[in-house]
Amino acid sequence: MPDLDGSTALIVVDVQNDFADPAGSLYVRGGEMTVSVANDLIERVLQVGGRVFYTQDWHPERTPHFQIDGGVWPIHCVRDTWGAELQAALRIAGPVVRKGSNGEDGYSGFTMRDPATGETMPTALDDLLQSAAIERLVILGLATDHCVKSTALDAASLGYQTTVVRAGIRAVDLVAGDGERALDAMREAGVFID
Ligand code: VGL
Ligand code: ZN
Repeated sequence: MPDLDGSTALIVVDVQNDFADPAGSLYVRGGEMTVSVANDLIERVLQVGGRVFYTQDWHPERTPHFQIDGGVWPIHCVRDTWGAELQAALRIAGPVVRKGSNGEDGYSGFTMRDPATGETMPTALDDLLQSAAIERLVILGLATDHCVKSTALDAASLGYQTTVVRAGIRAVDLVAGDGERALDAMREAGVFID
C-alpha cells in the first residue's frame, strides 16, 4: 500500500449496483468485494487528513454507449435508477463526480467525450483535487479494464502520483485477458499497481 497523507485522495470508481451487485445489469464478477476494501481505505485516508472522491456512471436512457444504440454495453447505470446508485454499504465521505451524463462513453472520471464532435472536456474532478491540494491518488473500484484504467491513465498524465489497489478492483473481461492487459497499460504509463 502506498504511504497515505494529507495530500492523498482516494478515488472510488463506479462502485454502483449495476456493476457491484450480482443482480446488476452489468455485474462484474467479484464486484461486491470492492466495497469492504474501499471502506477500509476510506477510513485510513480520512485518518491521515486525506480526501475521498467518488465517480458515478450516469447515463441517459438511450445513448450510443448501449448496445441498442450501436455501442457494446447492455443498458446500465441509467440516471436515477437503482442500478446507478452507489452500493448501499459503501461509505460516502466526499463529493461524487458523475460521468456519461450527456451520452458520452465517459470511462474516465476526468474527461467527457462529446458524442457528436468527438471533443473531450474535463469533468470537475481535477479542479476538485487541485482545490484540495491533492498530489497523490489511490484508485480502486470498477471496472479494471474500463473506468479504472481510463481514470488512472488520465491521472498519471495529469501528473498525479497514482496507485491502483489490486485488491479493490475487478475486471469485466469482455475479451479474456482485458483486465491483465489493462494492468500492463497502466504500469507502462507509470501507474503503481499495489
Ligand atoms: C464501465 C463499462 C461501461 C466502468 C462503465 O465503470 O468501467 N464499464 N460503462
Ligand atoms: Zn457506462
